[in-house]
Amino acid sequence: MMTESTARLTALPAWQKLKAHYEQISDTHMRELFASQSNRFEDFSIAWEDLFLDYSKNRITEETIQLLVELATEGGVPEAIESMFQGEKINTTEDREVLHTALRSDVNKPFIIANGDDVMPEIQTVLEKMKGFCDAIHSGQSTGYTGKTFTSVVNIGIGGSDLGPHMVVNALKFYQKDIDVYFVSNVDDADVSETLKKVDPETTLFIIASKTFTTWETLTNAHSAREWFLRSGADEAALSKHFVAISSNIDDAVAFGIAEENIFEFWDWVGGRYSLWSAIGLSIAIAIGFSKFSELLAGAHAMDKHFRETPLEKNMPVILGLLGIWYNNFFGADTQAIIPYDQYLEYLPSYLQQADMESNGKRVTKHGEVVDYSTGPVIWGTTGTNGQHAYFQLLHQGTRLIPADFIAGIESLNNVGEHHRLLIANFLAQTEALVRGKTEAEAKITLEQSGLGEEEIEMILPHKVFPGNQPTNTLFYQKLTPYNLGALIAMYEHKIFVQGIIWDLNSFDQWGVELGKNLAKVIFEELGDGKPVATHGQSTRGLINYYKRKSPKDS
Ligand code: G6Q
Repeated sequence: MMTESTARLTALPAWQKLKAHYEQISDTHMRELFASQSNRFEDFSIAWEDLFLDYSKNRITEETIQLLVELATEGGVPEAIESMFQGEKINTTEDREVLHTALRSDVNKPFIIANGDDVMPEIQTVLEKMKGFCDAIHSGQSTGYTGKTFTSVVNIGIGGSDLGPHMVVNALKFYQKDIDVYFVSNVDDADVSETLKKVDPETTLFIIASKTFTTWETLTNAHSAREWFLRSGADEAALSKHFVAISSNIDDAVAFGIAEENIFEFWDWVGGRYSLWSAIGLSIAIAIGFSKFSELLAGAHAMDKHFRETPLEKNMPVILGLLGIWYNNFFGADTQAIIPYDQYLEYLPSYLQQADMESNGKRVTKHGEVVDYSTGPVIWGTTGTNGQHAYFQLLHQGTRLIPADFIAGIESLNNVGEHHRLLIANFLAQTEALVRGKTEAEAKITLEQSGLGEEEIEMILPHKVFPGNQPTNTLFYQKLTPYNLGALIAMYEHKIFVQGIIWDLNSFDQWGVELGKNLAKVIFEELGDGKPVATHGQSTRGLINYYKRKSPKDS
């Protein structure tokens, strides 16, 4: 039964202390904070392997961090971390363990979960199957039905069965083997049609990626791809060379026509948005080779160890999660920007949008109580420097508080001319501008130096003032390698986990996507004939009938 929140979180002593502390420091400008703490950069940064996090450009003091760490402790973060790694059924509403960390764990060591099972042998079996499959494609041993080597792969999946592999394949393009990898996700026929124009049926492998194998969009796209393939002249027998599936629902995949030996299994203890480490990563492994895929897993595993073993105050995902809570729940920030200064990470913001918003976009606690505090923020962003010429204006001079993560590599993979130095100069300049801003006095001096008259200065001066005090985290990685990318993704996964624990949410279910899905099934049937409908609310009914009137009639 749903009840009003018992305000478990907001009653915690650390929460109360943070509220009082917020009142004390919320008006303090970060210029003052930097002026009064000479070691701020050293105090508020974490170096771990190839990653470096500077979080000194936040509206925090030593006391803030101390209280936030207290909140994490009182909120049960250390115990929750252990529960996840020990394979307890922390996804309570679906009665499942949450074991994506096992997928990237050391295959030679047992990973015993709460019920006593060791999950590593089955993980290892699938990894070996993936390796064999990838190697055969790369060596040319496995070919299409006419004997030609594969030149393209089309991954058909959506949500967690698309966003992770798509983001990673794009991010690791530099390492890509001589094979094109495409992603079809949208049920809009433009997606499948435009992709199929680019590939040759004789040399294309289709991966149908669907944990449940019941997802409407994916099955529709898979059927269309299959028809296209058969129309090209291939016969049914050729299908088994060109269509493989990744699923935990073997029966439905077989019923679709995928040969059982072409099915790569994964398990219900892997959440969709946490599944790129499983067989769902097959397109990644084909793109970059299995050994590089293993490096991606190893990087994530190293971050898992950091997360599990490092004290809260030096723990990257914990600190990022706590800072997010500070802005979300005390400053009232509604959004969090993710701004990679790395074109290869173009899809990271949309990947994290799902990871974060589907995990923590919830309004009831694990126990079904309605929360009395805000939970997951809106995640958004694009790459820098592009964003600078688009929405940064609002960050610099708008009215909203927008915490932002700035992410960049120390080394370029391409090293063309001065591009990288220019990129990093912009990267560093933006966070400096966001923290410092420009006072009226400073703006006036600049205007006077430019030779403007007094009247003109008076008119333009307010427009030249930048309040600053916008919080940012700066994250450097040495170089975009599969290993470092694995670590970066795992870092964000764990950040989201920490926040979900403090907000007392189940970060691993996604009931919110159900309602619209069910309504779509009803409307799909209703759109099937020419008659007006009398169902639904006024607006939806009006729109359905307008659509039906305006749709081209079959000739
Ligand atoms: C992710 C969600 C969701 C899911 C897709 C695809 O955590 O569960 O995005 O991944 O709906 O589901 P299938 O893989 O079952 O097709």
